Amino acid sequence: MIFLVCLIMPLLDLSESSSKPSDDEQKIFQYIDHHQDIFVQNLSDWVAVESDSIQPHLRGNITEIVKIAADSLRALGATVELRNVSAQDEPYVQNLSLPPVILAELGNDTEKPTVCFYGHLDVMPAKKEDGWKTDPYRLTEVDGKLYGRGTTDNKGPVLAWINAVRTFIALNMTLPVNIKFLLEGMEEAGSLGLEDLLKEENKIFFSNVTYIVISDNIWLSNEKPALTYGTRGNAGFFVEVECCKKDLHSGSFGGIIHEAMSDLVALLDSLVDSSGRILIPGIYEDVANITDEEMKLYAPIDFNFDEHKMNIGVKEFLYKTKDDILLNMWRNPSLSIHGIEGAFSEPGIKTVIPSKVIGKFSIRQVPNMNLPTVESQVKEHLNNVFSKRNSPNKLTVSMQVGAMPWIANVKDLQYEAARRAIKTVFQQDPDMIRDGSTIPVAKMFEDITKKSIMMFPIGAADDGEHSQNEKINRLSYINGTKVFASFLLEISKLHGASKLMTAT
Ligand SMILES: *[C@@H]1O[C@H](CO)[C@@H](O)[C@H](O)[C@H]1NC(C)=O
Ligand SMILES: *[C@@H]1O[C@H](CO)[C@@H](O)[C@H](O)[C@H]1NC(C)=O
Ligand SMILES: *[C@@H]1O[C@H](CO)[C@@H](O)[C@H](O)[C@H]1NC(C)=O
Ligand SMILES: *[C@@H]1O[C@H](CO)[C@@H](O)[C@H](O)[C@H]1NC(C)=O
Ligand SMILES: *[C@@H]1O[C@H](CO)[C@@H](O)[C@H](O)[C@H]1NC(C)=O
Ligand SMILES: *[C@@H]1O[C@H](CO)[C@@H](O)[C@H](O)[C@H]1NC(C)=O
Ligand SMILES: *[C@@H]1O[C@H](CO)[C@@H](O)[C@H](O)[C@H]1NC(C)=O
Ligand SMILES: *[C@@H]1O[C@H](CO)[C@@H](O)[C@H](O)[C@H]1NC(C)=O
Ligand SMILES: CC(=O)N[C@H]1CO[C@H](CO)[C@@H](O)[C@@H]1O
Ligand SMILES: [Zn+2]
Repeated sequence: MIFLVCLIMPLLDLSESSSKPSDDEQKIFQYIDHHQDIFVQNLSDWVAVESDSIQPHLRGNITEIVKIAADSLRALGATVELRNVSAQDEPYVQNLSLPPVILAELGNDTEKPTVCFYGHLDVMPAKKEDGWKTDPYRLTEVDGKLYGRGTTDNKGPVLAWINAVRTFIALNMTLPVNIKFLLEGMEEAGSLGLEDLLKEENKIFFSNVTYIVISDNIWLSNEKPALTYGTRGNAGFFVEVECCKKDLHSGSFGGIIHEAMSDLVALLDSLVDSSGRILIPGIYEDVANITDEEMKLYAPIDFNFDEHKMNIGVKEFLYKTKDDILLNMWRNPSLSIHGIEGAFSEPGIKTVIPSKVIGKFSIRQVPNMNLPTVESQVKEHLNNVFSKRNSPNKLTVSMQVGAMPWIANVKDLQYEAARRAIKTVFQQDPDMIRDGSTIPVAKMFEDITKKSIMMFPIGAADDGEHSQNEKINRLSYINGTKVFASFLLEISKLHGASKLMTAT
């Protein structure tokens, strides 16, 4: 027994991984290099389909790209199901049926782990007139950059995964793991219908899934690879103050009434101070304390904060060091005030006293904050501030949006497998990063399936997701294909070793 453990431990020792490609990896990488023009052509074919999920009249194009993807998976030998889904109450649906979701599987060897890859085939809207230098639906290569809507979000990464699998098959190599695919076409519109499907399939499609990989975000840097292990949540609030039945003239009534807008401005001003600290009592109580081990992940991260400052065009950040910026972007809560509904916001001055105004703000909440607790802390605080103003006006506070943060265990086997694959392909360790924004699918997969989830990006920080001139570097796409192939080999090895260990 002891003998076995000794034999296996080195396999799991983080410092022991080799970064030289194995013979199999060399063959795989060579195949990928030789076929890169075909892979780029595949991406070009996919980009040509305007699978915009925001504009309902383009819904047919999504169904089209779903069919194309399904055919590519069938060509790999996968069993493919196109599942109709529905989301009747959603405004986007507008009585149009949703495109089907692809559920596919390849391999069912009970000795192997099953890796499920999630991706989406729809894109954000794009028009040449928006400021694109090239036609967004015609893949154009300039200086090694492949421009086109969906190249990085998310068609490129989905194809990189398919290409990786295809490489094993083309080389007559046994697939090291069983593979499943879940590809949807409504992600940009809020993954309509997906949650119900996950619940229905939790005990079926997902029952044999060991690991779930999502590749729908980007690196923090343009050069250094990254793995993402957390996202913040979002709690969005409306704070409404009403002072009278209708808008009033400030000349006739100013000076004799409690104005709703003055109350609201005072309420909003009580939320966060000039150093960025949230002033709601108790709000930081549940925030997970940072451990030394977690802090160590920050030092190696490639983040140029002067460049970041220039890119967004601010004079100063709230914090002076890289670590503080990253900690406050990713793992500490923040509060932002977004706007006021009901107030005059056109050019010029309108001497009106608005009768009812609604302030809107949100808190990006983090582990281990609890939504109902946050909601009651916010309400209690605003009611307290309001009561001190002795205002007779009507105050209503409501939480409109509540999305939970997501956090994974970076010691999970699949993170280690991805780290090794990255080391082999890029000759360096990845940045371990989080995302300050909310990515609901990661949390949705975790809550419903309770499986290990990893976000494994391949695109660079400057890819311009959702923006004009979206691109993926040809090398990111090709290296991404290699790193996914290498990941499949690594996870199979590590999983086998860990199974042996638990068996002893
Ligand atoms: C890529 O193109 C090749 C050659 O046309 C084709 O055989 C293959 O099925 C395509 N792959 C995908 C994923 O579309
Ligand atoms: C799925 O929906 C399409 C079109 O809305 C329909 O033609 C097809 O029969 C449906 N498939 C199933 C299995 O219900
Ligand atoms: C959708 O259908 C319902 C009932 O079938 C109808 O009341 C509603 O107006 C329709 N909505 C749109 C946007 O067409
Ligand atoms: C496993 O896959 C083989 C071929 O891919 C198929 O014939 C068989 O029915 C599958 N078994 C199960 C239990 O899905
Ligand atoms: C899937 O899991 C079931 C038990 O939940 C098991 O009987 C079956 O052999 C598994 N199939 C594969 C391919 O792992
Ligand atoms: C894979 O096997 C097929 C059929 O057995 C053969 O035609 C093909 O040449 C093989 N490919 C490689 C790369 O070995
Ligand atoms: C964080 O650490 C402080 C001091 O050690 C402790 O009082 C607090 O309860 C901890 N907070 C959490 C959320 O664990
Ligand atoms: C791709 O990988 C090669 C090493 O194989 C490396 O030289 C190059 O910088 C990588 N480029 C990108 C954009 O990932
Ligand atoms: C490639 C493709 O499917 N294009 C279609 C997208 O939708 C518009 C509007 O319905 C069609 O005109 C295109 O042919
Ligand atoms: Zn995306």
